[in-house]
Amino acid sequence: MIVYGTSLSPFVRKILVALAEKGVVAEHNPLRFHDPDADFQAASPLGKIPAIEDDGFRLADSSAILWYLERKHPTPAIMPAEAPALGRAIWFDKFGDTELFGKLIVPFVHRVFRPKIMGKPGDEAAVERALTEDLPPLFDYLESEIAGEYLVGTRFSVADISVVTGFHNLALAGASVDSGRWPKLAAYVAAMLARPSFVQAIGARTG
Ligand SMILES: N[C@@H](CCC(=O)N[C@@H](CS)C(=O)NCC(=O)O)C(=O)O
Repeated sequence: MIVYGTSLSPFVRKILVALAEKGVVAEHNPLRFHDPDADFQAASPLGKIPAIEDDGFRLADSSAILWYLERKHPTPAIMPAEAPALGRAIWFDKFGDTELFGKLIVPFVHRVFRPKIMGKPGDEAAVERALTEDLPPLFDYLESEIAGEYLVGTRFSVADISVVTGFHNLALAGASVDSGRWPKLAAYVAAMLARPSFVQAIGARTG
């Protein structure tokens, strides 16, 4: 299997974490989104990362790929079996990919991606707005949802992968969860990012 996409992408990181959790070894091509590579373009109709190619089967979108991996490599499961737990895990996958990602990525875009990768100025006012206005209500929500080691039930799942992945980009931008204001969230994020699967994914090639 080939995984396309730089490990700087929170969406690519979802795939790398899942593969590490499942003990699946894959080739990694750390290209950027909209790379002209023909095999990547064939796997990703919109040019977004991640995408995979597995024995001639091509697929894009992190959530679609996670479901594919779950069926192909069922253990350890990252999709809960029971209906309520599965529904909740999928909610967190979607929440992580949409509302949370949209705000969590802002500091990374303006402090790392634009100035250091694209050679363009960042917008520090946008960063401040994300950190002081947009993210706190989302952190309040997550703080209220954390009742144990994992977000859903008593096992690591897609919920943990998708919610936590973007917090590494927040750290790369020099920001973090205030442990005085959100103690459960800060401890949870730190514990998840210290898991061997996250450590391996974070250490994967960026380009
Ligand atoms: N829903 C997609 C989103 C993937 C995505 O937006 N990836 C970003 C990089 S972090 C990208 O490729 N952006 C380029 C674009 O939106 O055109 C997924 O879950 O894989």
